[in-house]
Amino acid sequence: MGQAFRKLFDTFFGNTEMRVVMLGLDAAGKTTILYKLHIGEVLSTVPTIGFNVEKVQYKNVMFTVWDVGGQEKLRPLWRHYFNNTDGLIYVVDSLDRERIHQAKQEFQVVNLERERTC
Ligand SMILES: Nc1nc2c(ncn2[C@@H]2O[C@H](COP(=O)(O)OP(=O)(O)O)[C@@H](O)[C@H]2O)c(=O)[nH]1
Ligand SMILES: [Mg+2]
Repeated sequence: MGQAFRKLFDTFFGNTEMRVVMLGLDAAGKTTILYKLHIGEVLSTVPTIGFNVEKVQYKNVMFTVWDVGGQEKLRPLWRHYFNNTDGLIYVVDSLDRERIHQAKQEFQVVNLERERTC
């Protein structure tokens, strides 16, 4: 109860923190988005093995954004990042037509697992 009240109070009057996890197939553009948000620039990236995590301030909200590797062998690990998350960003490369169906399927799996975990 105290924790919930604190969060509500912070939302209106002070800083608050949000934990966000960013998922999507490999090469969807997750890491590019993370660093564009974090430093305002598009950096060249390498495929993420594991994760990147950065804090991004927007108005009075400090977002901790977890960008998790999206290669097929890494996807079973996604569910381990759901604990205590306030939001999920799912990134889709709309030009990757061959894998758009796969992106949809993985999103459905992730959504089911997230409902179970949170
Ligand atoms: N043209 C274009 N390329 C992008 C965009 N976002 C990312 N990329 C490129 O796509 C590749 C994969 O991006 P990356 O952020 O590493 O994807 P991730 O695997 O989801 O983290 C990189 O070569 C990026 O430079 C975009 O909006 N437009
Ligand atoms: Mg990446």
